[in-house]
Amino acid sequence: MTESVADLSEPGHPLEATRTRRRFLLEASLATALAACGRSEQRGTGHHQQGGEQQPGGGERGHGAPQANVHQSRTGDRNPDSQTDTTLHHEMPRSSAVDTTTTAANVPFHRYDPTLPPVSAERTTRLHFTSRDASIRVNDDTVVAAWTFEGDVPGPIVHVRQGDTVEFTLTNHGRIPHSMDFHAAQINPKTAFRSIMPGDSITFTFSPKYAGVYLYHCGTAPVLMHLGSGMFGALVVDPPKPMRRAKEFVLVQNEYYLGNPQNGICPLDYTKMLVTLPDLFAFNGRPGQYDAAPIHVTQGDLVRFYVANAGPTHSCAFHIVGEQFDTVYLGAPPDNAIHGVQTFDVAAGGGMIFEMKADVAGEFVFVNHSFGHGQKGAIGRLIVDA
Ligand SMILES: [Cu+2]
Repeated sequence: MTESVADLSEPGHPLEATRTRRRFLLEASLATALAACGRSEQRGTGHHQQGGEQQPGGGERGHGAPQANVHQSRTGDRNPDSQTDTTLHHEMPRSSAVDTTTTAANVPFHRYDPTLPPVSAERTTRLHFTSRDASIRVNDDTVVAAWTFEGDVPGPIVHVRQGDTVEFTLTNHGRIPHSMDFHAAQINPKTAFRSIMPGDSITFTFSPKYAGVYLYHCGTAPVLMHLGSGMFGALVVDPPKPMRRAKEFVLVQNEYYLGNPQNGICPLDYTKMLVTLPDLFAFNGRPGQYDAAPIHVTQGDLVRFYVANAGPTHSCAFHIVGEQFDTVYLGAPPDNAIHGVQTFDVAAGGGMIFEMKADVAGEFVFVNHSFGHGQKGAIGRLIVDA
């Protein structure tokens, strides 16, 4: 534990560094099991019931944003107006349920593309996400039973402009209540972010007031369990005047708390989430994925990282070995900029923009410099090609 990734990434040792890091991640992932084990349950086949009538009083009252509109397709016999309605959650599982119809060997790995997708020419972005369970291979040795938006962890990267309209619909294909909380929205959360039952849909509209990178996540109680099971993603909001042209990447840090595997698939363990000692950390859902398959830019590029932190608990001390950030935007760009920064903490539930000019060719490790967390997977490599 005395050797740091920074030391190992010195010139002359790249292969040793890569092998050693992978071996460490392997050992870390194998050392995960605790006694608590999730219940084995068959994955349900949630029926899809979409659209629906507008709920009376669904619009904003009092101080809510005037553009906010909320629709609900079915209310049932519970109180979907409340995220904390215990009748919605009294059967909340203590771990995510493993899909026992498959095995880990049948779950392939795919690298999560960190590239910021282009912003749409349209000023209204219509999103329809489903919440659903999915088995996700996060490294060679670990498959997790995740709760997801759109079947991946993180969910899709969304890219809009300040002042755009986002029309969002969530359809719940999971087996328990879920919801959506956009940190980029100013909206009455009691209505827009409320939980919906399996098979239900909810639609709401918002307009991001500020630029930046914002977390979105399921806000169903207990939020710790839903965030810790994979229900999060990033929404990037451009300022009205576009920022300087750059190579742009999105990194969302998260933690994994693994239960004992069934068929090789690890449930995600609520008790361990409460203990807040993660087994694994990741950028974009897969520990060390950008170490195994680095991010490439070209010498002379301006590089912009949109770093969001899903947590659910720990912060991200973002740092690049051998580089300095020319600019870190603490809040909405282009204001709130600080310059000449070595490391900056992105709080759980936060997002910040980090810029560096890739003046020097070489291999640069980006890492959560809270090194116990970096060693557990919040690490990758940026290759600056000459
Ligand atoms: Cu959820």
